[in-house]
Amino acid sequence: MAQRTGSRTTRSAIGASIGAVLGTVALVAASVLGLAAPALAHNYLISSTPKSGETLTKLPSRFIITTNEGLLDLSGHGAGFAFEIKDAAGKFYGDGCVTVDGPSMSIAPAIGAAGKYTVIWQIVSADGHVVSNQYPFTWSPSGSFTPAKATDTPQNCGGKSGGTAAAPSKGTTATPQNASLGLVLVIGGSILGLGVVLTVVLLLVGRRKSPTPS
Ligand SMILES: [Cu+2]
Repeated sequence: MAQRTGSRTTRSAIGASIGAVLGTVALVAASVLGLAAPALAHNYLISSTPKSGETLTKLPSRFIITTNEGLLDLSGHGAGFAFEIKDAAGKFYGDGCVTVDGPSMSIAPAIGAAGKYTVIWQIVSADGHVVSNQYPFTWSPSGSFTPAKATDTPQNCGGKSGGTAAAPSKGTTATPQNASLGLVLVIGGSILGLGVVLTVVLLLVGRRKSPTPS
């Protein structure tokens, strides 16, 4: 009788231990996955001036692209970054001198006559990957306005920044998410594997202890 009770107690103790281990594993896995997912993703656009599709009636002090986290400006003068203003005829405006500040990059606004325009932007993500895209806006100045001089190709601030976003593609931003998912799965798998090993060890220790009552 006493022996059976002892055995049950041992089993329920092992059960509780396994439950605790699995619970801990689940908590650790959840926190690691939760932290890893955003850190591995690319920067993405959260706001801009001008806005996508906006009709701009007067020039702001800067054209700005703001992303979700700090940008990687290793050169200190926007190498790898581009902020191009292109008109409907395919001409470009501005000197291409990009200023990177935290999660934002900006450029002195320069634009031609009223009409349809495209912003073409390129940034270097916090993880070093380059992300580029484009969006349209309309320029409809409310007062008198002197158009800036147009150029056939985008300016690159004398080679310091810009001039590299000639072929933006939406695919650039899609691929890395798969890579991130893969890494997350590897991390998650490793943690679960560790949990299984710990559980087996606990079971073996529990078995050795159970036949002891004398
Ligand atoms: Cu990336």
